[in-house]
Amino acid sequence: MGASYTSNIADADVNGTFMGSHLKSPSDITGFPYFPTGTGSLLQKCLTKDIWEQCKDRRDKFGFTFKQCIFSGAKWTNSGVGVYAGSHDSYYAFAPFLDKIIESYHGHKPSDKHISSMDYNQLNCPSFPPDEDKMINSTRIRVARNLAAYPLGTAVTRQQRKEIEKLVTSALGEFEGDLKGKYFSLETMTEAEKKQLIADHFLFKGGDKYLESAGLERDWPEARGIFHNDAKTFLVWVNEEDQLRIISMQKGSDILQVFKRLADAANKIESKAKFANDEHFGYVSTCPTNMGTGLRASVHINLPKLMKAKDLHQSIADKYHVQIRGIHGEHTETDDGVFDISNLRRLGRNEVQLVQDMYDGVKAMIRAEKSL
Ligand code: ADP
Ligand code: ILO
Repeated sequence: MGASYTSNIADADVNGTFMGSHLKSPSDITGFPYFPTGTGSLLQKCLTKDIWEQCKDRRDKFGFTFKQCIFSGAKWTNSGVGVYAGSHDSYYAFAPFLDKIIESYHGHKPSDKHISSMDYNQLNCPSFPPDEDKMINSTRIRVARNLAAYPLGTAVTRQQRKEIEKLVTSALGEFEGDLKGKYFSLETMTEAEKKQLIADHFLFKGGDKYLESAGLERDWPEARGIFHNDAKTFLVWVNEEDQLRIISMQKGSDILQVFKRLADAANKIESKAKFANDEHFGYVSTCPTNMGTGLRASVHINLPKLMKAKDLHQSIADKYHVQIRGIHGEHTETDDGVFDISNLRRLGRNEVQLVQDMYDGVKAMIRAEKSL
């Protein structure tokens, strides 16, 4: 019997502008989702009719449904990926589909193992010479983490989210030395403080339609916030897309120093909290793109000539496995020729290799910029 189609098409989609569809909730997905011509999401590429038939009525052990997992990308057909998990168990409960997503994005097969290494002595990243250092405004490395004892943010209850905030902030409250800092709750922060932290690239923005449709903005801004040290070089986002985003950042191009601080902080937090993790997937995250290391190492870099040469910069990005974003976060455009260049892969390679991907990709981009 042929699969039926869900009517998730909006008028705007008919005209090819890829706006959000009419789907209001996951239960509105009553048949195989409709993807307008031009949809390029991983959801659309990986969801075959066979997989749909196998998975459509499945739920994970927390009751998170397959339809919830694909809702964001079924609704927002301009998604790059379009998929969010409800828990560590979702990756097994929806394996026919999520294994395919993971293999397409990371090249990691169901039989592959993930091995972590934050041994920064293995990193080969000589300092940038002064003319190259001048091109780099800032460096940031973050890892995504979620607590083993809870489902992911897509599926936590309001009470569980509050417990997570309490657990994380009390562990961070014990930090001393350079990592010592304070927690700032989104609920009590003034609008002006919030705006400034966002403008300075320290805080998440909220109001993300993809996260919202995955259930990640329920009860906003309750139980969300940011911990940071005085220098704002070590920061932790609490209860955004992942329960923790551990961040090390600073002005300039000293990748090694940023990585050392990150490794130190992540290890310290892990000594106080058990993170969802296994041999095959590494650290578990809400979006399949962050599985494994959950690591995104980036620089904000000025490449005015190269960024006008679209084919050239894209071919360098593909060759070195790096991603180019605007500087105000994912899905943003950029100003003044400054771009965010980061490692694309996160799973099946260790943390050192991924920071190395970013360094090598940035060096290649700089060489190309200089040659233009
Ligand atoms: P992530 O998924 O890594 O959190 P986003 O692209 O949503 O990434 O970015 C989150 C915030 O971090 C944004 O404000 C972005 O500008 C900032 N950011 C990312 N990389 C850097 C960097 N190298 N220097 C300064 N800020 C950065
Ligand atoms: N759901 C969005 C974002 C995907 C990848 N980014 C993350 C992990 N924030 C999309 O499919 O475009």
